[in-house]
This record gives sequence, C-alpha cells and structure tokens, in this order.
Amino acid sequence: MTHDLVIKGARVVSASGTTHCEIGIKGGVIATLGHDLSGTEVIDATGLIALPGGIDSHVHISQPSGPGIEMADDFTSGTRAAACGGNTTILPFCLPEDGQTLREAVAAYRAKAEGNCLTDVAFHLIVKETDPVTLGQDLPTLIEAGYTSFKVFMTYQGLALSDRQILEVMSVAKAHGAMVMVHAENEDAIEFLRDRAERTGETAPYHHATTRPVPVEREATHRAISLAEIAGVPLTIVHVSNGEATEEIMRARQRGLTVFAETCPQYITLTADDLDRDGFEGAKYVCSPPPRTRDEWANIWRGIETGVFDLFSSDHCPFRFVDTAGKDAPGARQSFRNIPNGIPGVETRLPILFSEGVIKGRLSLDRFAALTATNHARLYGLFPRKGSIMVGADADIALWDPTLTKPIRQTDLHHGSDYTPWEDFMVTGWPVRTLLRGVTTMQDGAPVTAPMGQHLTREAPDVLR
Ligand code: DUC
Ligand code: ZN
Ligand code: ZN
Repeated sequence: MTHDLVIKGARVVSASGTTHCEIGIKGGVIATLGHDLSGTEVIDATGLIALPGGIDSHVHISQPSGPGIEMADDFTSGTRAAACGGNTTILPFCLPEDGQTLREAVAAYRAKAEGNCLTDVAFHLIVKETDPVTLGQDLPTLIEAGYTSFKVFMTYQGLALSDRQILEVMSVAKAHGAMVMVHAENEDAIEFLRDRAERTGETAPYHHATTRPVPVEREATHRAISLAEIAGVPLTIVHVSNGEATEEIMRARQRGLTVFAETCPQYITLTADDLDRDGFEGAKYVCSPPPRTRDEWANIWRGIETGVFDLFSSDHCPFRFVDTAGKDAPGARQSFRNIPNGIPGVETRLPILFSEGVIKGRLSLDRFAALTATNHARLYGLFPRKGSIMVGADADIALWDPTLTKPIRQTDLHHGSDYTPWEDFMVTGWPVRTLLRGVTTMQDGAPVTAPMGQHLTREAPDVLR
C-alpha cells in the first residue's frame, strides 16, 4: 500500500508500549505500523519521539465569566495555542449564560467553534440548574447525543449545587451513562474565610490562597466521593491540588469505589507564594484550587508516580492581566474576591510534564502518553479513535524533540492571554510538530494550517460501557 504520509525514524509510543517503527497514514487514519513503508510524503523524524497528540480534557474557552469580564481565548486562539503545545483534541466546558438552557448553550458553543479550530473539539457540560427540564429532558437528550460528561461545582455562588442537587445530577448520570466531574471545594467554608479576611484587611491576591486552604478541598473531596457512593456512580475529581485530597481518593479506591483523579501543572510547579508577588502581580496566579507548597508538589508527584492520578490536564482558564475585562477587573485591587479565577496553560501543559516528568526520570513515556492523551480518550468516550498511536486510530501525533532546551516565554506562545504564569520556566523536551488526522497543524512552534478541527461526538466513558 502507498500511504499518503509515512513518518520514519521516530521512537513511537503506542498503546502497547514504546518501539521503533514507521507510521503509515492514509485518509487521516493510522493505516500501518511497520517497516519499509512507502508514502507519497515522508517525514524524517530521526531522533524524535512520536507521541499520541495531546488531549486536554479540561479547558475553558469563551466561557461566560460575569458582567464585563471576558476570557482571553476564543476557539481560534485557544485551539491554536493547544496545537502549538502538542495537542490534537481539547474538551472545553459548555456553561449556559443566565436564562439559557443547556441545549441552547451547546448549540451556541458549537456555532462559536465551527470552522475556527486547529484541534478537534468535544464539549463537557456544566450543570448549574437542577430543574425538571434540565434533569428530565435536556441532560438525557444531550447524553444520548454524545455529551457524556458533565461538571458540577461545590463552590461559586450561582454555580454551586447543594448535596441534594449533586445527588439528583448523579442519578441522571447513572440512569443515562455519563461521567460526573466534580470541582471539590466547600463554598460555605470559603465564604466564611473570605468575609473574615476582608474584615481584617487581608484583601491582597495572596489571600485568595489563604481563604481556600487544604481542608476546604479535602472535605469537599470526601463529600463528593460519599455522594457518588450513595448515588452508585463513578466520578472524576478534577484539579486535585494536595496530598490530603489525594489520600481521600486513595481511601475511596481501597473501599472499592470507582474514582478517577486529575491534576494540573500548577500543582507541581507553582506555590501560594506566587500569589504574594509584588504589587498586583499575584493576580496572575489566582486559580482554584490555589497553588499550594513545595511539600504538596511532592505529594502530587507521588500520586502521579503511583497511579492515583489518571489525568494531567491544564485547566486552561485564561484572562488577560493588563485588562479591566481580565485580572484587573473592577474591584480586583480592592479585594482578591473580584479577581477572575483561572490561568492560561493549554500550550505549556505538555512541555512542563515532559520536562519535569520524563526528562527528570519520574515518568516513562508510556505513562506520559496515558496521563496526557490515552486516559482522557478512555474516560471521556473518545477511545479508540483518539488517544493512542495504533492502527485504525486517527493520525493525531505529536513529534517531540527530547533534547530541545529553552525557557517558556510569553512571546513564543499563541494564546490570547498577555502573560504566562511560567515565564522563564526552563523546559527540556518540546513538541516540534503536531499532526491532526495526518495534517500538520504546528511546525517548529508555529501554527501552519487553516482551521480544520472537527466537533467530535463521544461514546459513553469506557468504564460505563
Ligand atoms: N475551576 C475550574 O475548573 N477552572 C477555572 C476556575 C475554577 O474554579
Ligand atoms: Zn473547577
Ligand atoms: Zn477548570
């Protein structure tokens, strides 16, 4: 067979391990893994590593963020940044505007993404209402249509659900076969701590971290797991930041519960002290849960190395820094409460984990692929089409140069934000070419093709099939 494209010379990280072989691509699909393949076009990838294109299953793009506040990325810039960071699929969240139904919100997000994406895209839902129409009609219909995961919040006024509401949502997930993702922080405890901090004049960005301490997350993690146990559903705890929350997940698994766990670059590279930088600089690091301590980095690493964590995502939630529609929102300098919550990271997630994990000897290449692509596909109903370099899968591939060393610099990035929390962070190992269904979307750090990303319809998560 003559392939459209053959990649030669790379070390290939496939579903079944790491090997040296050629990748033959035809019609956007991996047709052959073998030797001496013929192709109309050939990429010489000698010295490079071929990894599954990254799947980032936790990103926020064009999400409503309050009056006058605007996210820094739309689908054009967000997926451009994702592709430049070695990704081929992203899963943003679909949050209804006030007064919009979930089904209307999905249609609006699909329209915003259509024709603008440099990666493939699939959407999670955010469930913030539990009225009979949402739970009885919209959610079941959307799950049936392939929106097989949704996030619930235990914090944020307007988003947080009560325990009873979470149980109702979990019951719909159980009945119709979807994955529940939980943002686990105790809203009442945070409000108590925030009010107290403001009364005593502790209003700088740093106090975003002190008012969301570890017990706030640990307690909510325990409660979310207990609710899932009562409802009889698996669940995913997203953006886990510390050892005590990790222990709750381990204990649940020891009891036989099906709990998946996600962590993010900020919890192995940033600390609360970053929020304490001079002036208003700390606002650049405001995200929830907040970055913790170096000791917590070690706890998260232990969880990554021992398999507690299934997913390593970015939680890309970008705002501009020098912008009153971003971090410098009205009132943000008077109180941390008003600083939009989130940091950009879709382009830097993979290089950070590769450098800190693979290059520093903490992670095998196979495990890197699982944490950054394969497990995302399995958990969110995209496997086997996505997430692995294997025959029959989409030819979504990132070619990595494991010897390339350079610092992360805002000037090299492609997101819509005007800063990166990782400015000057030194990285060894960068993706140098990204291929989406066999078409190069990034080469040598720059986007190279017109938007060709598609919307992906998903199956039920592997664990529910
Ligand atoms: N939770 C997220 O998942 N992303 C950004 C902000 C937040 O609280
Ligand atoms: Zn969250
Ligand atoms: Zn998030």
